[in-house]
Amino acid sequence: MAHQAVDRIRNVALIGHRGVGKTSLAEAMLYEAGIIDRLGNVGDGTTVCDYDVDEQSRGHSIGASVCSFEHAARKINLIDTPGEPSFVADTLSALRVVDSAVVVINAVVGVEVNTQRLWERADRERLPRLVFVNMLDRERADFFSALESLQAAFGRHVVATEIPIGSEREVRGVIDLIDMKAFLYPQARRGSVVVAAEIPAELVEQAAEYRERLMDEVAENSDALMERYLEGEAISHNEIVAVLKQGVTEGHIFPVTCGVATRNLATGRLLEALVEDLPSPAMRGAVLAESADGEPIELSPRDDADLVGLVFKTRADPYAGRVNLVRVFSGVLSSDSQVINVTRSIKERIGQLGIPEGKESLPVGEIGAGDIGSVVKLKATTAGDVLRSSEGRIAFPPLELPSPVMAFAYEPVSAGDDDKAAAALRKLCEEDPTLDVHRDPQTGEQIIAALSQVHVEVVVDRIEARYGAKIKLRPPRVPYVEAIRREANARARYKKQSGGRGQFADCRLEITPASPGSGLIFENAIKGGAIPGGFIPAVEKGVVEAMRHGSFAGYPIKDVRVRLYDGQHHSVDSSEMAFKICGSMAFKDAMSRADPVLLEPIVRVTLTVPVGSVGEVIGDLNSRRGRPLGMVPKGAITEVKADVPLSELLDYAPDLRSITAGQGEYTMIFERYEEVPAQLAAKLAAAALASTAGAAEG
Ligand SMILES: Nc1nc2c(ncn2[C@@H]2O[C@H](COP(=O)(O)OP(=O)(O)OP(=O)(O)O)[C@@H](O)[C@H]2O)c(=O)[nH]1
Ligand SMILES: [Mg+2]
Repeated sequence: MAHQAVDRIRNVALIGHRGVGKTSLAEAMLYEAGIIDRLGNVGDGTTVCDYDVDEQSRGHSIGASVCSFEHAARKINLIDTPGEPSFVADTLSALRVVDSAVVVINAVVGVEVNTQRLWERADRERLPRLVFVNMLDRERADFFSALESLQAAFGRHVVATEIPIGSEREVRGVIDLIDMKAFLYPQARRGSVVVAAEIPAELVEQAAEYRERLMDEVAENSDALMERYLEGEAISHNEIVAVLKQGVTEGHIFPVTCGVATRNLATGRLLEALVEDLPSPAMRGAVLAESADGEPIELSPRDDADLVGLVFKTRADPYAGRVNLVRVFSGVLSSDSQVINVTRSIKERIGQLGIPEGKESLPVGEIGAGDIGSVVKLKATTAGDVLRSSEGRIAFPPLELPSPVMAFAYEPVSAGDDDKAAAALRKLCEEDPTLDVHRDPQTGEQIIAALSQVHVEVVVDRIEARYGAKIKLRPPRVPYVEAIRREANARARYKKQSGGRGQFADCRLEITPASPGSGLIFENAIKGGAIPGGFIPAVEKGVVEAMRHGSFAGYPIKDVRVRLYDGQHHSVDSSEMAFKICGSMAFKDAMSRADPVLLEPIVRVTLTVPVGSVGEVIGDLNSRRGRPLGMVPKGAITEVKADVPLSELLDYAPDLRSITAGQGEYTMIFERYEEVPAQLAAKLAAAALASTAGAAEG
């Protein structure tokens, strides 16, 4: 079967805040397009897109899932993305491979925090957008105030192309403002039964008003159309749509549609809008990438060009093996061919290609330019890699992802789980670039770091459900460090004379505080060969070793300048070993007189919480030694920023959840190190002393 022509493809991501109905909307569109004959729902875990068991048990999406289907002689590749910020990696990755997005919002609350975040991200990707105001059937749903919240947040180019008929439980259909026609959906769940009708008399005036706003916006995108519009000439459907689509593609206009995903009301019209208002890869035009030497490369969505494809998602299926989803930016990817993974400089054999349909995929011979498909069983290719038909590195701008902040130490429940868990974590890391599994060099603990508590919980569940390994978590140790506050000098002499060859080294050095982040700055100021050049690195090694355990509480020392300015050596007895020990001794001695202090990591926390719980949230942050930095009201939610010591946040997620009745969210990033208050520092030093004493005895 020949693949779809590039001007007949739509690559569209469904994006939006958590729980606005993206997965339900995808389900409704699949039903409308005749791909499924029963409308599944999220609550029962019966949707095509939330196919993973943990998505079903948690009732929200965790990974992006792609469904490809034909509608109106177009091939639509729809990517349902998770709205939960913990799983944003898949969402952001999807934004790079689509040509447009449908931003879904909830008609009750309008624009939410993550709507805002994703909109800004889509702006940066210059992604054409259409808005779907969902949940018109819910109590207190109000399309017009949702529209206002959109315009307040994103500007006046956000304009309705549809308005609802009736509201809340009484919602019956929508009015199409382009053709000024009403569409009624008399039977719940059977969207296909749609009646085109006259606009109800009571809505004629309102419809006319919103049509005028729409036409004003559309006309701004074409002088010719503007002139005729101002002269009152009738303008045909096709003319309006052509200009509208051009405006949408260029990011000058954002049409707003509406409906009810779970009642399948007006979702078929959204399918029409994907075709009529959103661009194909051909219309979107060439995509920019970079060559190895940083030269921009234009990738045209043409079948006769060299193959360039970007893998944007990897799924480790315990049965099917590794499944990669790829967007072909130019050329054609054929089954039974060989390609080069230019990111890893390896050859890969392409076996079976597929048209993804959630978890399943239908075999296909090739994936043409502009299209999206799946590839199974590549040996080493994972998300982020570029596949080409010819040699030569091509890279896409790196994905800017949040860094993992929620760290737990883990250990296997029983010895048998150890290797299994390690292998499982490796596979999960392949799937998820925001997951970081490592051994902490400072504390020696095995760490799982992720974006949130939920994120880590999902990882633990998956390790067990998919790979049969059990691990348990505990809060990690806080990576305290030590620093010095003033300069100090020291002289150390290391001398041993116990028969045979002796040991001799003598060093004088000065230590001074260095600026944050500079680490160790080692300066060799030896003159006249007091210490021969060959021994200087040994002194530095000794200093590095001594810096691993500070004199305050045994934590590593950060940010110090060490100037080695004098010393002595012995032509027979001096050795690298002697100078290393001596360097270490001198540093420790100087350190003890340099007013050492204990520093703790401070993180910047950004919270989004319901207006009603702001007071309590801030009170709680204060009790955690936090410093609120400001608040920004955003409708029903307030964004709060604060700098808080990491040590006070190890158990924050469940507490915030209970303070905000599950409505609060937060992210945190490392900000800086700060001195631990004296009393607390003394306690930590005593505890550290006790544990080293215990270790020495035990
Ligand atoms: N009343 C009503 N409920 C809806 C509608 N759309 C979705 N829901 C319900 O809202 C809940 C969330 O819907 P989902 O489709 O999972 O939302 P989502 O945007 O995919 O959420 P995430 O995957 O977490 O980002 C589910 O219980 C749906 O049944 C709607 O139009 N009306
Ligand atoms: Mg979902």
